[in-house]
Amino acid sequence: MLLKLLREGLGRLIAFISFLTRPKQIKRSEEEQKKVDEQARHLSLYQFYACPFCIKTRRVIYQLNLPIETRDAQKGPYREELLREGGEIKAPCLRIEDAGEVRWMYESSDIIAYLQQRFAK
Ligand SMILES: N[C@@H](CCC(=O)N[C@@H](CS)C(=O)NCC(=O)O)C(=O)O
Repeated sequence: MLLKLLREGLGRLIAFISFLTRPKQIKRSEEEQKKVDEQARHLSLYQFYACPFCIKTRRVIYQLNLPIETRDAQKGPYREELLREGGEIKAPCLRIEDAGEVRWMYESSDIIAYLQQRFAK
């Protein structure tokens, strides 16, 4: 219990420091950004607010200027959905909808590599 509280507190501190030291965002033309926004509508990040792997992933999402919806998988319906459809409770997990197919990508380093390969210039 105490360990869990400590971990949550430390995670929140890291999230706060990460917010204060946010990287510079990629700038795109209005037209390019519109295309990216449309593609990002088909992605959502299942995450825990204070998880360091999620924080790392959110930093890249911010840097790439992607309006990806974040879904709280710590409790509630998105947690159940992650388990039911993704296969396990582990965050972060990127839900990718592509031509009617849904893919669930775990592992922060895989998610980051995927987003960079798809959206970095
Ligand atoms: N290697 C994974 C580690 C992810 C991980 O361990 N996430 C923790 C939260 S920090 C988790 O989901 N634990 C399962 C749980 O808390 O139920 C990554 O880089 O994404």
